[in-house]
Amino acid sequence: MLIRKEAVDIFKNISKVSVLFIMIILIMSACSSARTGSTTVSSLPDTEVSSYNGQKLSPISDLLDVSISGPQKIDINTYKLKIDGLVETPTDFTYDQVLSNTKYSKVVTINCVEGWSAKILWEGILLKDLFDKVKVKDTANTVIFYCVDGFTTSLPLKTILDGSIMIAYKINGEILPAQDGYPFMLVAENKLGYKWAKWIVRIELSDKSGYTGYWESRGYSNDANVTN
Ligand SMILES: Nc1nc2c(c(=O)[nH]1)N[C@H]1C(S)=C(S)[C@@H](COP(=O)(O)O)O[C@H]1N2
Ligand SMILES: [Mo]
Repeated sequence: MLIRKEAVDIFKNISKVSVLFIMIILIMSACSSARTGSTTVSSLPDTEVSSYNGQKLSPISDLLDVSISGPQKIDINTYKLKIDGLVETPTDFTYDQVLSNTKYSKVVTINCVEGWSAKILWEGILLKDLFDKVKVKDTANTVIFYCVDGFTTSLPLKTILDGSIMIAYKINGEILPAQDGYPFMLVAENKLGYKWAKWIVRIELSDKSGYTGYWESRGYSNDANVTN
């Protein structure tokens, strides 16, 4: 009898201990799966920056692709940026040659006539630095941008030089995605979206100040000033 009672007590204690043990195991595994969960999330490649110098940026996904023939794919191994026209030394620059110039960062908002806008951190090269290399002739007053999809647009040379206008190779800290103009997009500050040429392959220095690009020749203002 006595032995049996002791045995029952021991059994009760063992079962209490094992219930406790099982609970601890459950709690630990719950914690560790939560930890694994957060490790998985934070290890995802998310390098896009969301603010810069205290300014809140729009996500890259706010840039809507409204291009005339959809996103273009450019093979960077054969890519050349041609700068010609009214210059002393017309030159085909490789991607790396363009990127060997001083890089600048600036937060600028792009406004499309379709009614959306996005405040983005642009990183790029000043057109002035490229123009210095090809030596622009005095007769040039207009810069025409040619894109791989057949899109064109232009800006006055003075606007580009006075405004320190650049071509971007990165947005929000990331290499330009294909749909946003990889490898280079014109950061046409203070101008409407249709001046922001994407997939630029050629830049012509010209004296045709009345040149009208794709949207400009379809009725959109050639000044394209953002008014708000
Ligand atoms: N090559 C090319 N560039 C282009 C266009 C285009 O159709 N082709 N569309 C323009 C217009 S109308 C706008 S609003 C912006 C949009 O740029 P995003 O795709 O980075 O938002 O690209 C501009 N650059
Ligand atoms: Mo646009």
